[in-house]
Amino acid sequence: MKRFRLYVITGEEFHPSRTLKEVMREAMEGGADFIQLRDKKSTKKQVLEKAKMLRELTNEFDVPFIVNDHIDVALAVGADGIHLGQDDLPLVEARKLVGDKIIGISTHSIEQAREAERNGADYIGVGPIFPTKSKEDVVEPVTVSYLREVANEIKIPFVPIGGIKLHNVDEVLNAGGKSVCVISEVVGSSDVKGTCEAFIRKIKECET
Ligand code: 3NM
Repeated sequence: MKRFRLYVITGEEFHPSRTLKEVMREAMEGGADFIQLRDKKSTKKQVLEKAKMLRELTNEFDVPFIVNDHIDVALAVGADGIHLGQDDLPLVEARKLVGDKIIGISTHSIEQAREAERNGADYIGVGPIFPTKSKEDVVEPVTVSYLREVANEIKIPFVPIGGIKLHNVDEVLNAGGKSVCVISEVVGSSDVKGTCEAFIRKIKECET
């Protein structure tokens, strides 16, 4: 799997007066290098249409495209992978359906992270690091201490998520994060491109 720095997930509720296409294009212009379609509200047909659009757009930027939950939609549009939650189709079963496509899974404890690694996940989400309003089934923040555990132990790529903002990203990077996954701070920004550039700058600073 290609290394990424800024993983941006869609969140249309944060930009009611702008189109999904506009916002995600700007994000990639600003350096977002991993994109996920996450839509818990639309019908399957609507999700499919959005996925088709985002597949084309991400191809333009040569950015991997991941679909949350809808394995059938991911396969239909030729997405690069899928992202699963702990209550979705188990990883081992999902692997049978998607072959060598990317499978990411959200984890909220070191036990879940170990299990994901053991079962062949390509990457894990680690969160929510901070409180967030972007996830409906809100779980208590895992804090940067869980991130530290993952950074020390887990060998597959991991990406911190949940409440990550420009003002607290340093804390995440100092705890071992090498990339970040963001919704509201990016897609809800009045300057999507500038916000992405600022995240990338901070991440790159930590690489030197
Ligand atoms: N998953 P924001 S936290 C979609 O912990 C999602 O697995 C999480 O949105 C997890 O950047 C989260 O606006 C929401 O806080 C991230």
